[in-house]
Amino acid sequence: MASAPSSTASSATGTPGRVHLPDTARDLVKILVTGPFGVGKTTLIDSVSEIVPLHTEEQLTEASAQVDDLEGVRDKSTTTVAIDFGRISLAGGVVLYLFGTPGQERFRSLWDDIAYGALGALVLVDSRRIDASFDVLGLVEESGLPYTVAFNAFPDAPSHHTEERLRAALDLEPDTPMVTCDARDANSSIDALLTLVQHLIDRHPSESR
Ligand SMILES: Nc1nc2c(ncn2[C@@H]2O[C@H](COP(=O)(O)OP(=O)(O)O)[C@@H](O)[C@H]2O)c(=O)[nH]1
Ligand SMILES: [Mg+2]
Repeated sequence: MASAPSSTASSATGTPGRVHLPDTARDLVKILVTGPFGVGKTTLIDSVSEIVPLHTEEQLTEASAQVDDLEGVRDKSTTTVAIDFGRISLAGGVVLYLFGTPGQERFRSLWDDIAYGALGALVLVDSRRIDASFDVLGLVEESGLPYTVAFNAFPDAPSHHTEERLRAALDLEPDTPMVTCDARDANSSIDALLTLVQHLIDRHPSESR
């Protein structure tokens, strides 16, 4: 079985700088980084991207405060209405193009457009607000995209959740990988992305060279 590219060689360090693709770039892969409002999508793409990430965010308005659940994310003053974009080159010539995509049901048509051509999704879940992830899991399941769940490590996250309980709460298939991740930390975020890449390779080993 092919193995996932490692994060040790030409991976990003979280410091933007490499603008041009390395000569070794071989597989260019579109990946969605998705999840509910305030879960850490922008943070994760910022932490790993080797290019200056692109963001389209808008100030949180009174109107959107009615629909975007602010529970647990009170200090957040912007709400994602479109996408984040970043890039990371992994060892082995694999380059991930990361599209941060809001996972709320009301962004379904945007989600479908951005998901076009993606090979997989990293679904960020906040264990303080598991039900906020039901929309995005529905979108990912419907799209048929292979995905990995990354529980973002927030300091006040409940500690009593076992992996088994979290899997049951999210109704995950047994072969869907689940990891924990601190989106602020490049290595932790890269590990989550590598878990997803390995999952993609495991599903289609014949297509990986
Ligand atoms: N403690 C902790 N805070 C995080 C983590 N990821 C994101 N945050 C914080 O959560 C807030 C929302 O993150 P953001 O990336 O804007 O969420 P988005 O709406 O999904 O793009 C920000 O204040 C981040 O600093 C994490 O892994 N751990
Ligand atoms: Mg964002």
